[in-house]
Amino acid sequence: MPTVHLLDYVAGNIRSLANAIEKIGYTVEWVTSPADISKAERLILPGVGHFGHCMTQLASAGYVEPIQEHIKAGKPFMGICVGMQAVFESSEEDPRVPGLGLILEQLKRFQDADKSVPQIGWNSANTSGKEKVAEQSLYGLRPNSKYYYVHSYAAPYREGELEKAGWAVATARYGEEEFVGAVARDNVFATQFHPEKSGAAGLRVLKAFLDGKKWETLPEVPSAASTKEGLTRRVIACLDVRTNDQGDLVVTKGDQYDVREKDGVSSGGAVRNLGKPVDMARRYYEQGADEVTFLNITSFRNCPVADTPMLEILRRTSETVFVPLTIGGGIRDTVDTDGTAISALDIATMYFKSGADKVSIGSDAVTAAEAYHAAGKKLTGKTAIESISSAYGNQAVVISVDPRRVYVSSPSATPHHTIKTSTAGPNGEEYCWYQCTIKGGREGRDFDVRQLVTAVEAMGAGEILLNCIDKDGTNSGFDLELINDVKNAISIPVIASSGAGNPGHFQEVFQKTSTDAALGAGMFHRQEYTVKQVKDFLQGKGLLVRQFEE
Ligand code: 1PR
Repeated sequence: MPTVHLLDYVAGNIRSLANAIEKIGYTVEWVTSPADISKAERLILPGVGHFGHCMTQLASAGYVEPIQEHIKAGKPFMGICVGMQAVFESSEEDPRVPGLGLILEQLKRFQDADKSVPQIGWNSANTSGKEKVAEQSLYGLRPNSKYYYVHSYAAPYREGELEKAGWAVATARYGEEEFVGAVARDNVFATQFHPEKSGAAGLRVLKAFLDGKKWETLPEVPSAASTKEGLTRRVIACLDVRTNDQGDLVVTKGDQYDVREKDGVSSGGAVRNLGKPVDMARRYYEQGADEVTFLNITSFRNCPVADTPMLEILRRTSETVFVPLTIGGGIRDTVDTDGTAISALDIATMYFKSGADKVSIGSDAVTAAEAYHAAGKKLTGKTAIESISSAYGNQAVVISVDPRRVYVSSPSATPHHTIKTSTAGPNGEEYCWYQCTIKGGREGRDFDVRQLVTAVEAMGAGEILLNCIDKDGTNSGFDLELINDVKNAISIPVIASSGAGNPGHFQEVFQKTSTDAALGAGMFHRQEYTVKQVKDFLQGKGLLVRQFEE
């Protein structure tokens, strides 16, 4: 099999890229020292996180010159995400650190007044109307396909400028900003999106690059409607995983976090078993899920950390599921079964190496946020959120929030941030606050969701997974009041979760809130609806979605 050299210098999920390369018929050779680059026929530079950090690491390990030599020699070179940003002269993210300088422009941060930053999700990479006529495809890019992006900085697109310097350009639009999604010139190709996380559309791009097929005729000229640019509405499938009473690892699902079968009126039956995690993740991928989230809801107590079954689930899932994978549960500083101290960062590293793109932190984030407030909003640099986001980038850290409503008769009845609610409490209360909980909802804290989300944003979290215990498993729709309240407080993306029972609930949450994504669990697990049915429904209502490509 032909080989591809992959630079192993970055922190992050490089396993999925290797899996994707192998899936399309190439063998991966790891570049572990600058001398290896001279042996490379085709070289890929991946990258996640911080531009300055990536470039500094590349430079201090002596990679910059060999990469320049490889490019000068006319051999195929591809940069992905921060690996694409590296071909630019510099980035506003860290202006002191130089890039490779093939393109003499600076990357800029997205404006966050009208949209969430980072941009997380599926968007276009459209070449039509640019360098070539509409019937041509640059390295397998199609104007009606969507690709997975995750970034805060981008190269603004200025019509004609890059083209004048000989670059072919594919663009995307985020809010009002048009930015560069991919560029190609001679032997160089670079994508801001992650092809290895962009399903079949992304694998096609990788393959075209590795096969050296720069321009090809499009199989069909797509309709104007199917090439609409902009971030699509993200639909996520979530799998709560735990061991059942027989010791098998199963996907389960609770009602208001109670995962045991109800026996008559009381709970306490067997743990609900809805299927096997790897099989179900694959099924949702094939239905068009934009991401898959695994929550380890019992943290598999008494198991050595390195043998955590979730690692194997990730490894196996990332071989066949080419969309982003998030893993949550048990991400905190801990002591292993043999007494060794293991940091949250070590645990996250194991997950990233096994194929996760993001980790989700629940209980530990609440404790850290409480300490942040108690210390007068001072950062310590030592929390799990700070250490993981500074090593892997903010986009890799999701905070899973498990709030519960507490009703009060008036805002003055509590020091917490309240909202006026349209769903009155049991005694007619017109106000409520959202109480943070830890340990899967078992322990309520004297801390509200506003306090939590603003603190974790300041600590470097990249996204909020916003559950709601009152709504979980009820099939009665999302808690729109909660979602709007959280969206108003922060500028990082929010995933609405808990309560989805039919496709109309997804339409409602996208139209009545500014949520960035919506997540469903029970309705998919019970096979009442597929992800595809949800997306078809949203599309029928005029909302932009990504459809699964074979
Ligand atoms: O605290 O960092 O160890 O993380 C534990 C994680 O496990 C947290 O993310 C917490 O939300 C989750 N968790 C803990 N216990 C439960 C439980 O159900 N007993 N599951 C649990 C939370 C809630 C959602 C669910 C949506 C959508 N699951 O993720 O998927 O509510 O459900 P629906 O569409 O069926 O309504 P740590």
